[in-house]
Amino acid sequence: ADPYAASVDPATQQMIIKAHNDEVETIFDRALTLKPCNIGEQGTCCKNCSQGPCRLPLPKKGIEGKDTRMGLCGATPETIAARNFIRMVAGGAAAHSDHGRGVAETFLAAARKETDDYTIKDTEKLLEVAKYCNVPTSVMVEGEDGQKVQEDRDIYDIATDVGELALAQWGQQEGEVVPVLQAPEARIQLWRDLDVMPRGIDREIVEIMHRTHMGVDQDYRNLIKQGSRAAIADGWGGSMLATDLQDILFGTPYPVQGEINLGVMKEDHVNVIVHGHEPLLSEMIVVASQDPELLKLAEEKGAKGIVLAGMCCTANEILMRHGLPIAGNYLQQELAIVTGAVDAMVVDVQCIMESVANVAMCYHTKLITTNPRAMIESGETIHIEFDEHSALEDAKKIVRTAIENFPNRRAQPIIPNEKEQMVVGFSQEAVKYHLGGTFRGSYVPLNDNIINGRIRGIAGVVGCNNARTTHDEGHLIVVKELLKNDVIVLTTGCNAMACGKAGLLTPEAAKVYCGAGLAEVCETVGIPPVLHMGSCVDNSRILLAASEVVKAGGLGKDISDLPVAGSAPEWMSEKAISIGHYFVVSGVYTVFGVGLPVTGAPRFQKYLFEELEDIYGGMWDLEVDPYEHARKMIQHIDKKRKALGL
Ligand code: BF8
Ligand code: SF4
Repeated sequence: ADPYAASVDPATQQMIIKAHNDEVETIFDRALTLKPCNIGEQGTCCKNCSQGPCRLPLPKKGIEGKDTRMGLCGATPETIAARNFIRMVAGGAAAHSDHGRGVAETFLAAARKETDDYTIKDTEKLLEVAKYCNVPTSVMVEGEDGQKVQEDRDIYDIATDVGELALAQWGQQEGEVVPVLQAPEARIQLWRDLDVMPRGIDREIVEIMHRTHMGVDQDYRNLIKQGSRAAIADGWGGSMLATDLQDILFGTPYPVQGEINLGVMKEDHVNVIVHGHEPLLSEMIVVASQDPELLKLAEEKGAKGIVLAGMCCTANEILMRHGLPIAGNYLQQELAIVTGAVDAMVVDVQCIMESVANVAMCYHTKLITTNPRAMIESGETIHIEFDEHSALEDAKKIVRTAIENFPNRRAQPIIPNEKEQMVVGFSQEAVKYHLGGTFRGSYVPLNDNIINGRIRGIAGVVGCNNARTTHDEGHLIVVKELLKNDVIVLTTGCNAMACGKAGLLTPEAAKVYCGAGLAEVCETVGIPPVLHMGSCVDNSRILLAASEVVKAGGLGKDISDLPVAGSAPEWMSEKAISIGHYFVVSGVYTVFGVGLPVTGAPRFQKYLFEELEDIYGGMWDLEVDPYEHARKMIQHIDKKRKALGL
């Protein structure tokens, strides 16, 4: 692969060259030889029964007259594309929500004091969450004089009630998923009127699998309706609970400094990469990597210390809460190993390429799987199962394996020099505090700056890397174009890491990249123009920030009234589709790059791209060119400003 066509990141380019020299194949090479299927790309390949796969590509010269394409059973391209689309929502919502379930289980174990390894750390957040869960935080007791007095309940009792209620959201069969009720009132009413309020998190995902089975739901609009329920259950349910409970267990993020890119690894240290998504594991590895006994062992093995660095969203989690470094985003996972300096890569779930097992074999790296849901057959992967009841012990075993592997390095490692500084950790609580100005703890000053036009609007730019497009290029162009036009950017996931590597997550970036209005706001407050809000489950923080903006007043009654837009310039995972869809049904115009598997079904595409706006006030769009991508977002922001009379 041509390293300069593959990525705009110098560290990545350098390691692609090293991989070539070492004769190690990576995803960048396979992207040249393995081409995607043009029918699947259009969304019109159905393999939901064994009479297929039925493949319905758009004819080369387009549809003339009536579209007569249909599968053996008569399924139209619209039915097929819509079924495929909401199955992606199901996959994504399941991934986020099953992660959330794991957090809820551990949370409950901590609340019931069944484990010593996790405790209730952020009681302020616990009380916030208890409020929306309707869990009482105080009780009436009889005082000495016989008078009734209010008494605070024990924190762990509150946490137990919160944990039980949270865990019940997955299996709930009727009613409404509780965290959803934090949405603006107008949005909740709309969802009730449209009958898309999610009943239970698991239920909505299962219903997608039922409806998309052969011969069930055959109306693309009705299919999307179920997709909407499940997506809401993800963003405002499973993901939101994951974020909230993680904050209670590990602390709500507040601004902290960090470093990013492959250059955070150190040649003379044991390098452990934690890769995946769940902070339950990575938080314990953080503790284990500071264990005096293990540090001593590292020294005995000839290392100067232990570097613990993250990869993918688990990196965002430990960065936000501890300022620990990030080695890279999704497309850098093989390349971290190619440095020859990674003594162990520890993975849990999601976004782990099976090929890391093969690349690890070319070096000395131990690849360690930890989750019973996610084993890897390839290579020489070892499995050290991580159990929340013996969390620290398991984590120590993992770190020990890395240390013992340090002397086995086969050649002199080559670690790129690149690393950037960044300021991260902008939870919606932190945004409130920092933009609050003299009104500390309020979104009013942010709204004022939007109303007076210093800030033109807000964009959420998120999502993955994708080997079908130049690594990080789309992310950076879209974000820089928005900044130039005074649009403040909220970021999560692999976009946040792209921004970090390019120096956009620093207060100094305001002067360099922003229009005069946005630069002034950022410089006054001392924040970066791109606010890193966390991992992909933390997109729920963006939803809550948008709700806070609505509540602060002056910008309409609902998220769909706000001058905001969403974007995933380099998306690849099913999770991104679930996120995109909950942004859309929350009222946000959302543009994806790379491609969307809807183009082979024109009526369905029109439904997503145009007709949804009349229903939800938000809609999908696809724009491959990153400049045009940003322009469309700004155009939508201007449309909303105009409607508000700004
Ligand atoms: O959960 S942004 S490539 S790491 S899917 Fe994966 Fe995409 Fe990265 Fe995060 Ni999110
Ligand atoms: Fe073909 Fe219909 Fe079966 Fe799909 S469900 S594979 S369109 S026959």
